Amino acid sequence: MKALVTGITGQDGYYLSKFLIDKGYEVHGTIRRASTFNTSRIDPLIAKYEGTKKLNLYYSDLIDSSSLNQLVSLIEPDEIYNLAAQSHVAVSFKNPAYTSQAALGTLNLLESVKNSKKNIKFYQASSSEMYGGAKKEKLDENSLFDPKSPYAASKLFAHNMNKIYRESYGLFCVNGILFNHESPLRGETFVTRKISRAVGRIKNNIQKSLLLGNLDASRDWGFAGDYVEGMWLMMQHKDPDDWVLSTGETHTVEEFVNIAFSSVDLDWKEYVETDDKFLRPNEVNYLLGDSTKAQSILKWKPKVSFKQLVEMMVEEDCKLAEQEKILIEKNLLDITWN
Ligand code: NAP
Ligand code: F7E
Repeated sequence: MKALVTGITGQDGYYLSKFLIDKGYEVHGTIRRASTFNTSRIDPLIAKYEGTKKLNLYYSDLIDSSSLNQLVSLIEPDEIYNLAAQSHVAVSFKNPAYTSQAALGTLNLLESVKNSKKNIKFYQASSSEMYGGAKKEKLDENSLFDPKSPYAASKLFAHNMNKIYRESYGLFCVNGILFNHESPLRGETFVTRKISRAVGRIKNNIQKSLLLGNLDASRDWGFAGDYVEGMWLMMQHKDPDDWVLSTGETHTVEEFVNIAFSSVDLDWKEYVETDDKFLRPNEVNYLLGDSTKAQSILKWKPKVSFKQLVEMMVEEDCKLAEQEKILIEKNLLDITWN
């Protein structure tokens, strides 16, 4: 089996590629040219599989439709997992056009799938952000969408296009509506990793405080490793469909902060301050998912609990901070965190 994974350098890109390689897949992934190395998450996979057929990397960008078409023709994958996106909600307010262009990339990929002689299955990384989270309710595949950011609107466009290609051309187009999922490989500007990074550094006396935005926002947070298995299960089901993946629990940012600091015996109130610069023009207040459909039909289950997730992230970031501390003490790293 051959899989094409766009956005392989991201959090989910790493976990999904590892999962697929372990299942015997040949994985083909797209990376973007950058002036600094951007493959750190998948470096362990590159080191292990470079030069073998198991992992193959190509320069591409969602905005470059010709590169996407060429890749689909060249690789002729059995499955495409479209994970690439400008995935930061707050940034999408600053770069709305760029964020939206990534959604057009999804459309370009769908065209390539439609024009291919091969029956290629297509997974689209849809998001719980599309719901808008204005009410305190459980959200499933039948709940209404009400996007609150350029990111959410662009995801909804791609989600709808995917459904339209499924219904109009009979393509195997799957939408995975995933609620927030985190890990020690989460990008450092997302709130969970920002917190765990800070806790590691504060515990090691190389950071003094942590500035956050809205502590009252509530999210249904799961572990990324569990969610990539769900993506694959959706693609193995006999019919293409829309599927929600979530834990069924919601917690506020403050609860995350509390568990993270407590896990290393610190009182968060002594270190955390809020700053309006981290507030968004429009906030998604409350997200709680209902993944009954995926759990009953696909037999998918989230395995890592909220507390285990927070503690796993803090533990890994304490190790990183210990290494940073050594470098600072040896004058090999000259940096301070707030
Ligand atoms: P991530 O860590 O931000 O990774 C995004 C990936 O997309 C990176 O490989 C990035 O490349 C790539 N990318 C960004 N813009 C691109 C472009 N124009 N062309 C090609 N590649 C581009 O995101 P993630 O957490 O792994 O999430 C994976 C996908 O699921 C995303 O589409 C995200 O929106 C969606 N999603 C995530 C969550 C979540 O909680 N994690 C929930 C629902 C949906 P660089 O490494 O070069 O930046
Ligand atoms: O924010 C609040 C912030 O940026 C979570 C992406 O993967 O999940 C993610 O989007 C909450 C928000 O993730 C800070 O206002 C407080 O209410 O970690 P986040 P997100 O916006 O939920 C969805 C499902 C996706 O699809 C996205 O791709 O935390 N918050 N203080 C903060 N957020 C950040 N980033 N930084 C703060 O200082």
